Amino acid sequence: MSHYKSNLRDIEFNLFEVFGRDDILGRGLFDEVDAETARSILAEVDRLARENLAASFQDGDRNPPRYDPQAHTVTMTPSFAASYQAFIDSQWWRLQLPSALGGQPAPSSLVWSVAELVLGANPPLWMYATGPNFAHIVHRNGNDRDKRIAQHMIDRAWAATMVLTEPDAGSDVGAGRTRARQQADGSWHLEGVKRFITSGEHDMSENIVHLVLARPVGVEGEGAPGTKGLSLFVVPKHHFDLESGELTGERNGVYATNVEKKMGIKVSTTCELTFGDPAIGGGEPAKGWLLGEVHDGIAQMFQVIENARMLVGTKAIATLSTGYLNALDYAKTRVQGADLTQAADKRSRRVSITHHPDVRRSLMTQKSFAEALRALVIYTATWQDRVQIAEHTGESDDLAERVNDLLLPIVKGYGSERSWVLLGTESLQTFGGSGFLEDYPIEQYVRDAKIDTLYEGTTAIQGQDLFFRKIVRDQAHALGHLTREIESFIEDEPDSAASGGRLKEERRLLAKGLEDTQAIVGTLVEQLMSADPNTEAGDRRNIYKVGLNTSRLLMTLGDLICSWLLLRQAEVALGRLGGVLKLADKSFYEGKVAAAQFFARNVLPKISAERALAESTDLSLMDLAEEAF
Ligand code: ST9
Repeated sequence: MSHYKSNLRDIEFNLFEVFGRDDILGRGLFDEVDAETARSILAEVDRLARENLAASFQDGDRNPPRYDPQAHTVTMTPSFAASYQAFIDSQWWRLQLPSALGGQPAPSSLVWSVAELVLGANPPLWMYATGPNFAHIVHRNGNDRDKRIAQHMIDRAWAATMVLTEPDAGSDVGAGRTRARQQADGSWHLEGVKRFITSGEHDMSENIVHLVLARPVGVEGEGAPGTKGLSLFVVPKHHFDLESGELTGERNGVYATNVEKKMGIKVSTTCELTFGDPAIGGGEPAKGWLLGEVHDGIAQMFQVIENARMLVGTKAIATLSTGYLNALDYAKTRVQGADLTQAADKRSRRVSITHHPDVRRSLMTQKSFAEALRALVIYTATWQDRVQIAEHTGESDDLAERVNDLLLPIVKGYGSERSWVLLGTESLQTFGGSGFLEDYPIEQYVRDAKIDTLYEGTTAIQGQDLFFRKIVRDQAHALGHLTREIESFIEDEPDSAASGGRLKEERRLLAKGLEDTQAIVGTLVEQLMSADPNTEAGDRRNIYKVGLNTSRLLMTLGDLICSWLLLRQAEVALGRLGGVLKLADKSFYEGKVAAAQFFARNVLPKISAERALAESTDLSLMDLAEEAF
């Protein structure tokens, strides 16, 4: 039986009942994917994910890929390679591609819904299968040569990687030292060592195309410090004929010189890649091509990173959702102890643990967060839908781009933190001691989900990105828009007639949560301004106060938006509950209202405490001598 328990009903509820995706499907850019097609795609991927892709989830963990340090090759777990091939053969990855590359464009909201199903069933599959997406980046940023390479990548199903990190350049990408030197034929030779490269080596495709950030030497602009001095190079594992795409049989000088042993996602190879070392392999140079012939590496790479941050957030919530549904199944059948009202009677009937108040609290915590985070992902993707539609008509949708930018660190940073913590503290805990055993998927979920708070920018990086770039630099444009949306939801009470004002208290709590979150933002802005040495009382060290609070803001803003999205869902559900329903639908909608109420009552009040902590931040922590830690 599949470990993966999907929640297709909730995905469809978001897409069609809450976010009205029928309005954009089947027309314009998406004319080949109407609502009915979208539903059948989801049903098909759901079946594939549960019945096929999930099958190698455990085997990939217990029998991870084998690295041969002499040959610098990796032999993949056969069952996982079979799942990978099944996903590639399914062609669903074409939904993310433009028609020019043989794609069948679908809205981001549908793509990330499909992604949730694959990422929930077997996360590394989606990560290995992003070659076509990378091809899209190469095509979009490239010249004629690059566009041809992009087409080969798709036609020949080549895999691809993003290569940023170095042993001494993790969060600080600008500290990277890998160099690139231009050759007479226009190509570049790269030299250096990169670390933590996801999917850096494997045997599931005939070629792997690495997109590598390196510092060009001997050119104008050389020596620009930090990320601005980096360029993006297309570096294949095997050389190929540019016209036909056929491999020439020559190896390029990029080799996997280590594969890490990890806590989780063991089937995902995390590689050290060495470029152009004469002592490794055949000592060939690592030859690459400057993408688009422009020295704009970090901006180009961020097109990849933005997609990858969405991916990581979606992976995290997909795992939380299946973790919750597994915990729920277990709780319904696990009989232990008496009902609390009968606890004194030692002969009373033993009951399933769903009868126990603390288990109910735990299950509803898991349910409300899993469903809120799914709504957050799909809501964010609806802004990406707008960006896609505008681009298709040769325009740009400035507001949609900004709101999407604002939401990305929340999807990634907040989503991964909440998911990992809840999987460990609530989902696993529901199983009691059995959760610690390999008999259930939950211990693997916990191990596999931890990486989500780490890679693709740690939570601290997401917090800084949110405040400094997405709020301050954006002059709160996107945040202001979101705030107005939440305010109009609070003021607008359509439910009061239909449902006797069932969400009145929750609206009040949302208003208070909004006020507290705005106060936290205001506090950080004040702290930032007080750090300006050009002002009279400005003290540069006050920037530390901001740094002490950016993760706090990330988490509180995430809680606020999630509560609002759940309440929007509850409003839709209340409307449906007014009509005649099948039992399954009635239960579904009642669960929606309950989740929104629980979240508002149990999570939102904590924002007041976070506000007090932000407002009372001082420099004592920064003044403390290192020895005192
Ligand atoms: C990793 C792998 O962890 C994880 C596995 C992933 C799975 C693989 C699958 C991937 C699939 C993807 C497929 C692609 C599909 C795409 C298809 C779609 C068509 N937003 O603030 P500054 C830029 S890999 C946008 O001064 P510092 C911007 O250009 C390792 N752009 O930063 C900016 O210039 P300007 C992951 C941004 O102090 C420039 O950077 N590693 C953003 O120089 C400089 O900005 C990390 O994630 C943004 N949010 O550098 C690194 N931010 O200002 C984490 C910056 O003029 N570290 N730019 O606009 C950071 O993010 C750091 O904050 C830093 C700091 C490196 C940006």
